[in-house]
This record gives sequence, C-alpha cells and structure tokens, in this order.
Amino acid sequence: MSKNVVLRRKETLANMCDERARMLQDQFNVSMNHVHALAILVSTFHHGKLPSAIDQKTFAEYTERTAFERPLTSGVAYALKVLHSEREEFEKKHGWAIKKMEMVDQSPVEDYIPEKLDSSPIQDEYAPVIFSQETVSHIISIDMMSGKEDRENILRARASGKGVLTSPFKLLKSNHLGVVLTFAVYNTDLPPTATTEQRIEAAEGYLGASYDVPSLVEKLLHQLASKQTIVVNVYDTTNATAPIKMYGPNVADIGMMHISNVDFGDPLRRHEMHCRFKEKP
Ligand code: WA2
Repeated sequence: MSKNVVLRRKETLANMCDERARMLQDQFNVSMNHVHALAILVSTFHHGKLPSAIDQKTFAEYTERTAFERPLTSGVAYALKVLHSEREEFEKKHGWAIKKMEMVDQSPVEDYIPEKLDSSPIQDEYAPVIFSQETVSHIISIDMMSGKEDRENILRARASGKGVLTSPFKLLKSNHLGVVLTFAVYNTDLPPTATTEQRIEAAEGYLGASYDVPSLVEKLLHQLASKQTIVVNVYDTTNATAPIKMYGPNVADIGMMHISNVDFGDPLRRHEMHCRFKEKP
C-alpha cells in the first residue's frame, strides 16, 4: 500500500470511530439528564407531598411512558434510605422484608426468583427498592447496599450530589455486563453549599438507571450501516493496567486501530472506544 493510501485509511478510521464514540457519549448524556430529572420528580412528588403522589403503579406507568427519553437504559428504579432503627416500621408498612442481593442456591439467570432471596441481615442502614420500571421489577424489595457495586455507587452519589457510574458488572437477571448510574435524592432543605456530612445526612433515597451495555451499544451501532466496515470495542479503562471490555468481539491485536475517548460524565471513570477495519482492502 502506498503511504498516501495508508494515511487516508487511518483518517477514515479515526473519523468513523470518533463519530461513533460521540454518538454513544451524546445518547448517554441525554439519558443521564432524564434520570436526573426523575430524581427531582421523586423528590417533588413523593417526599415533597403528604400524602405522596407517587406509588409503584404511578412510577411504573410514568417511567414506561417516558422510556424514549432515556436511550441505552434498560430500566430505572428508586431505592429508599432506611436506617436500622426504621426497619421494622418500614417492613410493616410495605408488607415485605428487605432482601439481600446475594443469591442463595440460585443459578444467576434462569432460576432468579426474588421470593427466594434471603431477608437482609442487620446493617446500620439499607437501600431497599420501593419503585421500579416494569423492566426491572425483579429488584423491588432488594437492599441495593448489599451489592458491592451498587453500594459504592450509592455512597459516592450521596456524598457528591452528582450522577455517578459503577464499573461494569453482571446485572441481576442479565447475561451481560452492565453499568448503573445513580443520583441521590435529598430532602428539600439541603443548601447548595452543603458539606459531605450534610449531604449524607440529607439523603432520602437513590434513583438509579441500569444500562445493559452490549445490547444497547449493538442497537446504537446498528443504526449506522457500517457494521461490515469496522469492528468496535468499548472498554472501561479506569484502571489503565486492567481494562474491562464492555462491548465487542475478541479481536486479534494486530493492524490499524484508532482509540476514541468516551466521556460518560463521571470524572472517576474512563472509557474508550477501539475501532479496527474488518479486513484489509
Ligand atoms: N438495577 C438493575 N439491575 C441491577 C442493579 C440495579 N441497580 N444492580 C444489579 N442489577 C436503584 O442506585 C440505586 C439500581 C440501583 C438504584
């Protein structure tokens, strides 16, 4: 190949990769803004009204009807902050026990039955899911603080007041790696200048969205008639020495490759899109 042809191919690959990375980033950003707005909706109409104007039926209907506003998400849910001293009253009021996420005697996907979950052991506090979109109704009553990734996300979301993202992990009832985005919901008297301690104290719950990355990126790339041309991989490169593949086939590490950054809005996480041509010209 002449030097010029190689240069042109490099440029084409870079442009295609940047375009796809930008699309993914933009769609993620759009859905992140709507998840943020849902957190404000819960604050206004659940915590801000007595009696609450939101129950599971209302939440399920509203989130289903506005699902088009949250591209790439597979579902949204709301978990309440419950201190141990409030647990008994909470469980009596809802008519169910707070469950722990770890599955006992269940194969992860096929036999996943929430009723089989163990009731949560005693903890300082819990984050049981009280509202969910129908697509993730299997997480209702589960303490989200009993899962490592969900717990870290909740702690970071309420301390920062920002939307935060987990590392990729296997979501419940899914065969794929996914990520969870979390926004804390605070009681309304939280000043904008609040300290971390005040934020933790003022937290009332956590609004989260789950992203089934492989199927959603697949859908996104499908809209571009380029699947014959390039191979795309998406990585979480937060730990530069141990990148986690979130999407794409195993490909031989040879030939021309372009790396585009993907910014999902959480400064603590790094993501990259790696693109290659499918075959030599
Ligand atoms: N949502 C859906 N599937 C999951 C999951 C999750 N977390 N965790 C594991 N599989 C209610 O941050 C609060 C959603 C957690 C929000």
